[in-house]
Parts: sequence; structure tokens; C-alpha cells
Amino acid sequence: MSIKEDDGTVKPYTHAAAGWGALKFVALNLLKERVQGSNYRMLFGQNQPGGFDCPGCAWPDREHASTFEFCENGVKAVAAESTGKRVTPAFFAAHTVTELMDETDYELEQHGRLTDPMVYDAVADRYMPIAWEQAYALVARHLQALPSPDQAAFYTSGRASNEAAFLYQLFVRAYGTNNFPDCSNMCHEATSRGLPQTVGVGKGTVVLEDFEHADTLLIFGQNPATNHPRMLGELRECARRGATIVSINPLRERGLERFTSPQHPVEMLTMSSTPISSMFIQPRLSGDLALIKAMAKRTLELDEEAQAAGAPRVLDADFIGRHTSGFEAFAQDLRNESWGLLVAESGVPREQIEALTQVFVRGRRVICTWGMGLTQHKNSLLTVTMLSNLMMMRGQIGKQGAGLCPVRGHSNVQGNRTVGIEEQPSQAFLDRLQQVFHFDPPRHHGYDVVRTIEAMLAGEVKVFMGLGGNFASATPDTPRTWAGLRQCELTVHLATKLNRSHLVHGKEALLLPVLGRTEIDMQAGRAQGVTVEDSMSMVHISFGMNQPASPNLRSETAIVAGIAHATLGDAPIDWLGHAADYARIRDLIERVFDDFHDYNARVAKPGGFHLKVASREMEWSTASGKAQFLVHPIDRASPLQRARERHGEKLMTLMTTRSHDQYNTTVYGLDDRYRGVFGMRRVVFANADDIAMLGFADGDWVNLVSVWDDGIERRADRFRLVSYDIPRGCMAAYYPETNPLVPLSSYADGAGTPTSKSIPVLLEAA
Ligand SMILES: Nc1nc2c(c(=O)[nH]1)N[C@H]1C(S)=C(S)[C@@H](COP(=O)(O)OP(=O)(O)OC[C@H]3O[C@@H](n4cnc5c(=O)[nH]c(N)nc54)[C@H](O)[C@@H]3O)O[C@H]1N2
Ligand SMILES: Nc1nc2c(c(=O)[nH]1)N[C@H]1C(S)=C(S)[C@@H](COP(=O)(O)OP(=O)(O)OC[C@H]3O[C@@H](n4cnc5c(=O)[nH]c(N)nc54)[C@H](O)[C@@H]3O)O[C@H]1N2
Ligand SMILES: [Mo]
Repeated sequence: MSIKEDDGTVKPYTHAAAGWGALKFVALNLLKERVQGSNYRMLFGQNQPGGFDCPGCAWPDREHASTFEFCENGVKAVAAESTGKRVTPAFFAAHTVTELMDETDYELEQHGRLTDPMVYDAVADRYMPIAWEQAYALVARHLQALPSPDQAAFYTSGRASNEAAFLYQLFVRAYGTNNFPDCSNMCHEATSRGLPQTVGVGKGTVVLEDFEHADTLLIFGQNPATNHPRMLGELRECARRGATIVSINPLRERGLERFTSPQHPVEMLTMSSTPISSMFIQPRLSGDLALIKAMAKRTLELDEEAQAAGAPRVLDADFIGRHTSGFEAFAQDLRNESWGLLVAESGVPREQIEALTQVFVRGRRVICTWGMGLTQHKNSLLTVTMLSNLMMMRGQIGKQGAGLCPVRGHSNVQGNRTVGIEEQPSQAFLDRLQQVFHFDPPRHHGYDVVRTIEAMLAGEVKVFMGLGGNFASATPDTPRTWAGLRQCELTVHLATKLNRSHLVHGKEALLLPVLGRTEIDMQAGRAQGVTVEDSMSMVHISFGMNQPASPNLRSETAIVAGIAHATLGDAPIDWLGHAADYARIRDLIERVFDDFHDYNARVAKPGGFHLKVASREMEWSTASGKAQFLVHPIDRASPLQRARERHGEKLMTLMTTRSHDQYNTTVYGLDDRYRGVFGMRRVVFANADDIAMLGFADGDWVNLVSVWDDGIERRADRFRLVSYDIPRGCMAAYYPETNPLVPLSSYADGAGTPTSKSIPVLLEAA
């Protein structure tokens, strides 16, 4: 990949988040994307009754509200999908794959929407047109030729609808494998695997209305101004009601300081804004487990002091007694834990921990939200469950205005898991599939993302299919992932736009263009709706409104059905018949999952329905039948700590994160407005004292080299140092440019999530 972007600028952002900056961006973006004519109107159909679900993020919306909810993120996502630009067969005829590899991710994205199914021709090094039925037959031939179904892996990115995802998992299991790597493996897996151990369900316990009643909100490791702008609208209302909002984040994200609501004309006209966070706690990277444990220890101390003084208890003894198990062992471990270790590992001074705990225990209704800042570390699963412990101490789960609120990324990533995109399916679920569809689903667990890459490298996975996403760029250890993909016999991608994964392909390769969610999906003469589940378990239906980008696009559901039909014939269901009427797929979903009873009827109501989350109702689906306190020691010999011991203060911990102008691997533009970076992406944010200590100056160009112990050199070259408000020893840079630095063998214990936010690195002059 060529390195450009040398003439970017850095200029601190001094305004509130959103406001005019966002509106200006939207106007520019629409022009640039050449969103034409009636498609403008379609922007206002986003998240409206009868409209489509915003593909921007998984934050819920207010009853699919009647006024257009302005959101920069959503507009960007929709504009990107409804661009007037096209990647046609003529485009592919004019460019070899090798030539396209020289373009940046930003440049690839700019070419526009894919229009026709294409197959890779190795002789010409080009993608050539192929008929749909021939493409399906090619996939079927490869799948049928594999000695074992476990030699194929089926990736899912979180935009696929419930209908497409359900049909996909059914096809893959009927074919014979549970190899379902998905974006969730790299995202909220610590949440999805951790929460079941404590509260029984791997989902959040709050709904949007709870934000109206919360008096305290702790925002852990999240940058909502960029990634979930509509969440800021809720936080604004909370702040105006007087709720206390704390940001716990190594970076002091400007977007969490002040916010001008584009929903409120007065704020826009008077250029006023609402302060959001009143407290900023800056732990060091990966320090949250120690920090939250320290908060728990302090909460216990305060309770013991209160009891000694005959004052009201600080712990919710009633909740603990009636609803939980394991508290005594947990409390004993807290008493034994040393303050010194907790302060050192969290990187937060004891006075600040005490002040933060004061805020927490003063809160009568507390919501804790979290994002990737908690989930992409070695200790992520422990961190999430420790947060659950903390909230249980004060009975902050299962009551109005309080609870656990993981904030998911992709708009239907939660729904995908709900309907069966899961490499570790429960036996009960498999039994149910067997009962309903009369086939023997594979019983052994399949590969997640990291295992899939390992298996490709070992020659054990030979066919890769991606239902959306950008596997080659989103995954860790880029050179190894690419080597794995290139070793495959066949790679298949269902996609809206051109991306790196289409260029880093197997010996044979297919590129299958799909309808986006904003587009009208006609099957058998009828417009189809698809359903999605947001981060707060609301399920609703979405109807596209745009004309498709090309007459030769097919829906994800239709393509999955076509491939299933070509591979398996009409077993175990009539694939093509179901794909002709998505309501019939919803009937199947209802037969497999009890919580989806009356699916078609309930989803037809405006706003859809809430899918039951047992923990929200204080039903604990754990082994003990109670919410479980879990004891977690603080690691003293993690790879990060060992690297620090080996290299001393020169060892930096790097987080990889999102700029304002990207959606994961999709790069819309080169600015990161709130962090003051313009026209470039190859930057690394560091503490001014560290920059000086390492012998560099602000603005110097450096190379980053990972410290890992498998003898493989991992490096990412040429990043410009930007002095930033971040704790000593910590740095930040954007993904996916820094993915080559993440070792494949470095992932969260018990969750498998690559440690994208805690990479031990050294710097060298570029
Ligand atoms: N515009 C836009 N919207 C998006 C996306 C996008 O790329 N662009 N992606 C979507 C997806 S898939 C997801 S998962 C979400 C991601 O949304 P976020 O969860 O906000 O993810 P990141 O941007 O990676 O930022 C994580 C935040 O965690 C902080 N952080 C990093 N390490 C630590 C740590 O050790 N401790 C703590 N306390 N904080 C830490 C970082 O400083 C940063 O503010 O957004 C979704 N929405
Ligand atoms: N270093 C590092 N790595 C990370 C992260 C990090 O913070 N740091 N974050 C991780 C996270 S949280 C996530 S979720 C993953 C994201 O991983 P992915 O979900 O695999 O990546 P995306 O960039 O969201 O995928 C974008 C592509 O999806 C396709 N697409 C868009 N819309 C549609 C659609 O409607 N249908 C279909 N079929 N295709 C569509 C387009 O072709 C587009 O190029 O990355 C992970 N990787
Ligand atoms: Mo994500």
C-alpha cells in the first residue's frame, strides 16, 4: 500500500461536538458522494416508521421517532451507500488486481458501489463478469469437494439482517460446520462471553427509557461523539437534568466535553452547547480491571465504615442477599487486594479512585456503558465481569434507570448472534434445529476469527466466505492474515463496495454485489422488509427506499439461498421459496427461538418489540440461578507487563482506534475533527513527556515495532507523532493501518478478541 497523506495538519478542536461542524460535513459529504435527486429525501426516511434502519450503528432510536433524528454518522453511512459512483465490469477491465492493491483503503472506498457479480481470472489478474447461477455453482463445487465441511469458514459482519443471518447459519450447519468467525469476535465478545457468567445473558440490561431516569452515568472506553452520535443526544438530556456523567478513558475525548445538539435549533443558533462529562478519569491502557476492582474495594470500605458508624449501608445488602451468590469470597478477595497494586496497574491516583467511587455510590440509579476501550485487551472478559460485580454490589441491575449498557457497533451485530451466528452454539439450540429441520447439525465448536486465520495458515481452512465486512483489513496480524487468505482455494465476498478483502483473494475468488439496506428489496414482485436488533434488544423492521445501485444486484438473503440451493438442493428447507418471502424466514426463526413468538405480527407494530433479556427482569440464567460474583486476581505477568520489564520506560502501549471519518475499515475521509487531525491518518498520539523522553519532537515521523515473543517481526512504518492528552506510556493510532502490529496469538482470555487496544510497541525514527 502506498503511503501518502504527508501534508496533513494538526489543530486542536475548540468547539463543542456535533453542531455546525457536523452539519457542514454533511453538506460537503452529500455533494462529494453525489447523492442525487430523490435520494436526498431518502435521508429523512432513516429510522422512520416505514423507513429503513440506519446502517450507521447499533444505538437504538426513540420509537423510530417522528422527526428526523440528525446524526452525522448515519448520514455518512447512508450517503456512502447511496453514492452515484459505480464499480462496473468496465472498471475491473481497466484495472488489474495488482494495480488496485496500490491504492489506499480510502481510495478503494471512493470508487463506489459494485454493480455485477465478478470472478477472478488469474491469467489476466482481473475480475471478470460471471452469471449469478454460475457463481453459485462455483461455490457449490468447492464446498462439495472439501473432504470435511470444517475446511470452510463463513464470516459475518454485523450489518446482515436477521433473515439473511438465520438462513446463512442454517445453510452452513446443514452443510456441516460451526465455523462462524464474525466481527463480534473482534468487538464485544468479552461482553457476550463475560456477562453470561455473572448475570446469565450476554446482552445489556437497559433500554433507552432508562436514560431518562439515571442520575449517574459512567462511560467506559467509548467515543460516542464519533461512533454513536445519537448517544450524545441522550447524554445531553441526562446532563441537563443534572445527572453526573463521568468519562473513563485514557484519551480525554473532546466529544465528551461539550455537545451542541443538531436536534435543538436554539443551541445551533446561539452557538451554545451543553457540557457533558463533569469528570474525566484517565486510566492507563488496559488498566480498567484494576480501576474497577479498586472502585469495588473502596465501595466495600465505605460500607464497612458506614456500618461501624451506624450509618445506612453503602452496599445493597438486600439485592446481594436475594439475588446473588459468591459475595463473601468476592469481598474477602477485595479486602486482601493491595491498594498499591491497584493504583499502579490502573494508573489512576488513589484520590481519583476515591472521588470516582464517591460518584458511583452517591448514584441511586447508575448506568455503566462501555465500548471497545474495555473489550480489546487480554483481560477484557475479567474487566466486563468486574464491572458487573461492581454494579451488583449496589443493586444497580434490573431496576429502572440503572444497569449494564454495552454499546455495540454494527447495526445488527447483536441480532446476528441472537439468530445463530455463533461458533460455540449451545447444545439446546442445536437440538432445536434438529427438531425443527430434521437434520443432524455439527455438535463440535467451530472456529472464531483468530482460529480461522490460524487454520488457513495451517492449510486446514480452504474456502472462505464473507457475508459482508472486510476480513483482510479488520483482522490482526495483517501479513499473516493475508498469507492465510491467499492460500485458500476459494474466497467469496458478498459486499456493497470494493475493499481490501476483494484484492487479497484465494486461488479462485468471487465478488458478489449486494443490495444495501437503504435499497428496495423486491422478491417475487413484493418489496421485502428485513429485521434487525439494536444494542438494547429492540427488534424492528426495515424497508429500503432507494432504487438499487444496479439492476444486477441481489439481496444477501437471495444469494445465501442461491448458494445453499446449489450446494444442498432443497434440503433441509426450500431455500429459494423462503428467500422469495422473508416473512416465511421469520416464521422459521420463531419456530427455533421462543422469544420470537408472533414475530411477524409484533415486528409489524411501529417501533417493533423488545426481545426479552432475562437479567433485566432479575431472572438469572446462571448455573446457580443467581447473579454470580466472580473473583479476579490482577495479572502480574501479562505479556504487556513482561515487555515493560524488559524494555523499561521506552516500552509504549498502543491502542488502535477509529478516527472521526471512518467506519471501521471504510475510510470516508482523512480528518479526525474532534482530535484536531486534518488530511492524514498516519499519526500516533503520545504524551509530550514521552515524546521528549524518547528523544523525539512533536511532528517527527516514527516507525512502530511490536514487542512479542514468537520471533516474528511486526512493524508499521511512518507515523507522525502528535502530542496529546494521554497518560504516560500510552499511545493511540488508527486502525486498520496499525493492524500489522497486533499479534495473532494475542487475544482476550476466554473471549478470543484480538488485543487491539493494548499492543506493546517500541518506536524508532523513520
Ligand atoms: N463513525 C463510526 N461509527 C462507528 C464505527 C466507526 O468505525 N465509525 N464503528 C462501529 C463499531 S463496529 C463499533 S464496535 C463501535 C466502536 O466505538 P467505540 O467503542 O467508541 O470504539 P473506538 O473508536 O475504538 O474507541 C474506543 C474508545 O476507548 C478508549 N480506550 C482505548 N483503550 C482504553 C482502555 O484501556 N481503557 C479505557 N477506559 N478506554 C480505552 C479510546 O480512547 C476510545 O475513546 O462504533 C460503531 N460506530
Ligand atoms: N486494530 C483494530 N482492529 C479492529 C478493531 C479495532 O478497534 N482495532 N475493531 C474491530 C471491530 S469492533 C469490528 S466490528 C471489526 C469490523 O470488521 P468488519 O465488519 O469486517 O469490517 P467493516 O469495515 O465494517 O466492513 C466494511 C465492508 O462491508 C461491506 N458492506 C457494507 N455494507 C454492507 C451490507 O449491507 N452488506 C454487505 N454484504 N456488505 C456490506 C462493504 O464492502 C465494506 O467495505 O473490526 C475489528 N478490527
Ligand atoms: Mo465493532
